[in-house]
Amino acid sequence: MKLSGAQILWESLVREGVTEVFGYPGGAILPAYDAMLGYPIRHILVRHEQGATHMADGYARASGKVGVAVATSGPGATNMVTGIATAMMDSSPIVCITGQVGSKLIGSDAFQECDITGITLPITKHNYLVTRAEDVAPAVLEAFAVAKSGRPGPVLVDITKDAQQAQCVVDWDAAQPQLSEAEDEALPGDGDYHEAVALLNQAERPLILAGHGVMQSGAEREILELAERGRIPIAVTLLGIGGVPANHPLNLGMMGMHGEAWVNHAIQEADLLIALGMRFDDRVTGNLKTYALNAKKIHVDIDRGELNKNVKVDVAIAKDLKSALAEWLPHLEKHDRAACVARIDELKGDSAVRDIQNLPDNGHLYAAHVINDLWRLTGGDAVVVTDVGQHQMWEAQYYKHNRPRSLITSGGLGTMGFALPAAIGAKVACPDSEVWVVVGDGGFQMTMPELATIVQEGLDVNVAIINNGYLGMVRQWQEFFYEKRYAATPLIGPDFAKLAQAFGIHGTTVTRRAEVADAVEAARRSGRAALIDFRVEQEDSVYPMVPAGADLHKMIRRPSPIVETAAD
Ligand SMILES: Cc1cc2nc3c(=O)[nH]c(=O)nc-3n(C[C@H](O)[C@H](O)[C@H](O)COP(=O)(O)OP(=O)(O)OC[C@H]3O[C@@H](n4cnc5c(N)ncnc54)[C@H](O)[C@@H]3O)c2cc1C
Ligand SMILES: Cc1ncc(C[n+]2csc(CCOP(=O)(O)OP(=O)(O)O)c2C)c(N)n1
Ligand SMILES: [Mg+2]
Repeated sequence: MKLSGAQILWESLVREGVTEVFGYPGGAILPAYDAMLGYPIRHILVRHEQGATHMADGYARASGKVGVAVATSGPGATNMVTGIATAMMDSSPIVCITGQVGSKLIGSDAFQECDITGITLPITKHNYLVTRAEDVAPAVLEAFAVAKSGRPGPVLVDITKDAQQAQCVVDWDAAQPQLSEAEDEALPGDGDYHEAVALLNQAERPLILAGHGVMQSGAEREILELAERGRIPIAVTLLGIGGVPANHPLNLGMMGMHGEAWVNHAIQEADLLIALGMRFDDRVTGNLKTYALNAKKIHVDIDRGELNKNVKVDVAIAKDLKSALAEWLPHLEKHDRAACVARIDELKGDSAVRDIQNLPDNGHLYAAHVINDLWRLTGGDAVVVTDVGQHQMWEAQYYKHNRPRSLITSGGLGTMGFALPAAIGAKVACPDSEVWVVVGDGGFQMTMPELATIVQEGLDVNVAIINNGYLGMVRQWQEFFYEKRYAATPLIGPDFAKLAQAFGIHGTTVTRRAEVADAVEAARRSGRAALIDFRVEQEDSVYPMVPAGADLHKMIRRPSPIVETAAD
């Protein structure tokens, strides 16, 4: 039976198990939208195509499945660029479908023509320009295979209007992708598990650095077995949060620029670093010249390009993490490493100063308190989607995630405006999960029209705005490094509670800590979307902080004892 290119597109998506897509229509993608009505697909109408890509990304990160975003040619496609780059930097599998002008018009500066495959070449894992109906199924099916195989990432399929309209018969068997599985094959010079295990068994002060790859590989169980068998403490990256339960005694917490002080000291004192599914981002290492000089290093990453890229290592293994760890585990000796664990406890210092629940607020509303209360009130079980800035770091420090995929955040690109749409994607993927957006007053104003998407789709997504009246993270840099010259960081916004009400969402404002619990509980109980505007301390800063490019152990510490993150 003949199908149109537009029908083949949806048939391919259905065959890939897609049930929801996030999109926005327009002329060049209209044949596809018309054909969509004949397929069992829920279309979520966004308010801006950037939102569609972040929603697809949030969907992918929450579920482990591929998220799908759809847009028209020209401005529709270019609006997707930020979301595609965000997904690329954090290895999130999304497929973006764009309409393109008719194939005969390409190159003529036709209405809403733009070379989106050219534009997105460096920010996609792969992309396709499809000009014939016959090529739609092979391109779309391969796009899914590329997006989710090996190191996941975004793929774009640009389909001309005539390819959507033309008809052909599809041989679905012939259209199946033929990707080689070369990633796991060792090459000369690669380390192997014998060398890794030998280093592991000898080490006295080893430390596991657990990244996003732990969850992407599904190696949560194996990494705990490794840690427990060898009694090896674990530090996590921002994107690794949730891959190891926060309440596990061997989980020390986050490393890096705003990581825990004792974690960064433990890295500098370690005699072996075991880097698992993390890519030694500059936010993680600080000055490479002084980074973990006492340590031998093992690095496992599915992407060979990450090995010896930022940090030179002694054993480099290009392999899926779960299968690498399965190879190591039978050869690991049991250790108790009492001295190593005792030393880290010593680095932690007096843990009572970390218990911010018990610290006085002196009548102020601190963001750290709000987030810690949110953690307590939600039992640590919510999926929290954060934006970018100070609130993002406080969330990482004070919301304790015990479940994989329960923190969704833009790490590598650091995209403000990510949280609200990504949370919509997460809620669509996991309708039974409680979903909270934790967002700054700046980032919220970048994508707030997506509140209308929440209402139109009847989604129960709660929004906590950490409103400090500043582009806080930039203000913090100005305070520390530009002598408090606050150029373009004071920021006004609308009355967010009233704005929410205008959208048909319940909105409240909270100015005192005593009001936090009632507001959060009311939002949770309502069974529908709610927004809380937390008017927090305006000039608070995130501590500790390793200044960009500084030595990892040289952290700026909080001068006053309130909301201290570690004892000196
Ligand atoms: C304001 C701000 C402050 C920040 N501060 C910090 C900070 O203090 N600390 C911090 O940690 N981060 C911080 N970040 C985030 C930081 O920029 C990076 O995004 C983060 O460190 C990356 O973590 P990752 O390497 O675990 O994840 P990714 O960048 O996602 O890398 C994951 C790695 O795992 C590999 N992988 C994927 N699948 C597999 C598999 N199956 N098997 C093996 N390997 C696999 C990938 O190839 C990749 O190399 C900050 C970001 C912002 C915006
Ligand atoms: C799209 C985008 N533009 C600019 C930046 C640079 N930037 C990083 S954090 C930040 C301030 C964020 O302010 P806000 O959303 O209010 O969060 P806060 O830091 O106050 O918690 C800015 C401007 C960015 N990360 N993303
Ligand atoms: Mg702010």
